[in-house]
Amino acid sequence: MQIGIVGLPFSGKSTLFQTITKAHLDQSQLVKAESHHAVIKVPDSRLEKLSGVFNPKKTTFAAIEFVDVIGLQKGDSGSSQFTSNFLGNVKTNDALIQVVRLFNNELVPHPLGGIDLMRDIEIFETEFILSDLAIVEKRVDNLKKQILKTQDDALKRELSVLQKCGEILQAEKPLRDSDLTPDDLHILKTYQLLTAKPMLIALNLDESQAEGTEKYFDILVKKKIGKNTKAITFFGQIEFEMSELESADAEIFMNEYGIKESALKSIIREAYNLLGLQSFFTVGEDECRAWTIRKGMTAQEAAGVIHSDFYNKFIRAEVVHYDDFIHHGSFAQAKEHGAWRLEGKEYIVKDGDIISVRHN
Ligand SMILES: Nc1nc2c(ncn2[C@@H]2O[C@H](COP(=O)(O)OP(=O)(O)O)[C@@H](O)[C@H]2O)c(=O)[nH]1
Ligand SMILES: [Mg+2]
Repeated sequence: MQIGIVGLPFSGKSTLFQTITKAHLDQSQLVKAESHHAVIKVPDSRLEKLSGVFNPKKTTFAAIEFVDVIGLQKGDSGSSQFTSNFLGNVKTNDALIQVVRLFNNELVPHPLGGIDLMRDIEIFETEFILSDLAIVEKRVDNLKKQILKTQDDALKRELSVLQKCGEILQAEKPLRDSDLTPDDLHILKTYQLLTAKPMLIALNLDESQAEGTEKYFDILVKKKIGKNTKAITFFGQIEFEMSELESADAEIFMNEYGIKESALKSIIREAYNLLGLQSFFTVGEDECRAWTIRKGMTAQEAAGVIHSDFYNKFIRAEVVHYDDFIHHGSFAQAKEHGAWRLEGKEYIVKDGDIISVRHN
């Protein structure tokens, strides 16, 4: 699972990236035209407990890779200035965090002259929609030609999904807020469409704006931010400084500013939840492991996350929920009480399922 941090220059992307990942970027890295990557472990006490039961050689926590996406250059006007290089760097992510600047900092002027929440959000929305539309229209033309020759049913199905996408995008709506089904999304996967990715809008405030959080959310709600676009606020600069402190000092610091929970924890958790992510487990003597998937994913899709071959070779999944496993104490007991099940490929995986894939 890879989450890309995007946003205008000087919105606080690198500051947030360093806070979340505890990576330290020196000045030379900050100005280099390369994206920064860092992997963080998702803490999970359930996995620790499972490891206690199975005593495996290896315990692997779910990992999320954060990327500080570089490529929007200083001075970009924001209108059609997104290079294919930048769009390419955004494409490879599974989900996106867009940092929007609301803080004032005279030393670092806003690249577009001043703070404007909706303008900054809409720049990305519009560019991403146009990028997707170009890909969809090109593919629709190609598919029509191929279908004339082959009359292939899979291609016809793909065409109908892409035409549906074309209509949504023409109406200037992002695909993530539409009614595409999991099957549709699977068909679309290879195109890495930008507006199909879940999006978390992270509003970067300064301490003088602490009172205004509600106001900014109201603006977003009135502008009809869609159902699969979520928003959080954070205090970029303070939280970065706090992440550099020893925990005792950080506590004093937090009290002083009235911050209830360190941003590090809350942002990782919010990103995980709000982006619709959840974990399932695989267990055994060799390895106990937590895997990250999107909510609503089927057993077949989850199998594909373990190994891409498992998607096509999927037969069934053996499933016990973590709570049932702990309650009954073993697979045998869980089976006896009907908590161990065989599920087909359509089964929607739940957070905390322990899964074993049967495949060809
Ligand atoms: N006052 C204030 N300054 C910030 C905040 N977040 C970032 N900055 C400053 O804005 C500048 C740009 O931040 P950076 O994270 O490098 O932005 P990026 O270009 O989006 O990666 C840096 O000098 C930061 O110290 C904030 O919340 N408040
Ligand atoms: Mg940066």
